[in-house]
Amino acid sequence: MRIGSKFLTREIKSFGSKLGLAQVGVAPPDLSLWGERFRHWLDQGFEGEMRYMARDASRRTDPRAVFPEVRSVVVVSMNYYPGDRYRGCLQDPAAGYVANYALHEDYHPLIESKLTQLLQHIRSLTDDKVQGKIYVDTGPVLEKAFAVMAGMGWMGRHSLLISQDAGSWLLLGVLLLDVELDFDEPVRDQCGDCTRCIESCPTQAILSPYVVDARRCISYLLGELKGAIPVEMRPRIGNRVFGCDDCQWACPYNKGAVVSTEASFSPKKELTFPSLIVLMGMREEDFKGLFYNNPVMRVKRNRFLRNVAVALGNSGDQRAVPALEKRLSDPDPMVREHVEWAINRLAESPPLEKGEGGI
Ligand code: B12
Repeated sequence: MRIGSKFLTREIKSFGSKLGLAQVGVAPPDLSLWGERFRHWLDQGFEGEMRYMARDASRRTDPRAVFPEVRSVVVVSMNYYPGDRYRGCLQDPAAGYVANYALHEDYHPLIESKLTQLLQHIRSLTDDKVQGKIYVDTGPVLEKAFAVMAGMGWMGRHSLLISQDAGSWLLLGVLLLDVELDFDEPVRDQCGDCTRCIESCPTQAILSPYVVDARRCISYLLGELKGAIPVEMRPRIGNRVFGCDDCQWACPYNKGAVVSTEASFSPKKELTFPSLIVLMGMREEDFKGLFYNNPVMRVKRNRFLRNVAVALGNSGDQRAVPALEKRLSDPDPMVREHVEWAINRLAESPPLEKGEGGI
């Protein structure tokens, strides 16, 4: 069966919208300009411990190296915005802030399954002739660059994709196809002279527009870094225990964001305003129960307790001391070191004002 590229592109977009995807765009498999920028980023060591980024740089900068037959790149996005109710958690020193993308089920299998259905649909329309490869986050693919080339928005100064209509609370997935489709046109950068994301970053991780030094980004410190969190960074982490959304909360394009209707993205109650003292007391089985099929599971119990200890140290809440002292005998030396730091910091903190940090 022969099928025109225009017809197939239209079918892909309409099936994508039936699957509940927020956007479906199509880009050519050519990253030349972005590849150069990516290498420049690596040259400065901004990837920190994420050494795989440098190791597979030649694949990351050329989709033909991962799929030699690739002719088109389909990029999809899903809206995960939970509304601004949970933002208040950042103001509650007794609670741990979990970033919006981790308040619910892990997005990787969900987007992968939608892309699998999309690929099956494409194959059914083409007598199984089309082959494809699916990537969601963990593959050697510059997803944001492809999304920009696919006209789904522009790269904001925080380096995330911003869509004029949908804002930036979008998660991405990519489908490489060996068939030529109709490519979308990129859209104009509409950040103007706004620098709110840069100014809002608690650790000044956005060094210049579009360039994030991952080693300073709270999301990296809490989610990627395996060892101790640098002491000078700890006070700036505030009460965040996983991920950071400040650059996105600051973005004017997120003001009109619409709450996600995807059932799998509805926030888990226990993760909105979770008590830091309760989190500090978690046993291995509690951790596994709470974070089953959740992105936090990746950091395992010890790194999560490390994060919670930092947040408690920053809380000014003396009531946390007994829970921290119990953890001084944790089998993990990294956990113990962060707990000691938290106890010492609390000893130096002024007591909370009345009404602050109610547990
Ligand atoms: C590594 C990684 C991280 C690292 C590094 C962050 C980063 N900015 O790259 C860390 C752990 C810090 C991180 C944090 C977050 N991440 Co992340 N992360 C990734 C991952 C796996 C790779 C990204 C990458 O290649 N980075 C390398 C750098 C060099 O690439 P880059 O930022 O795109 O850099 C470009 C710019 O510097 C640009 N550039 C340079 N000069 C110029 C000049 C001009 C004019 C222009 C236009 C561009 C430009 O070119 C570079 C090459 O593309 C992707 C998934 C994927 N496979 O793509 C998810 C991904 C980018 N992350 C995502 C998310 C949601 C987050 C967080 C919001 C999570 C959170 N709440 O904590 C934060 C956001 C922090 C931030 N402001 O970036 C989403 C972003 C969705 C979106 N709307 O864009 C992705 C796409 C995952 C997904 N599948 O949805 N992440």
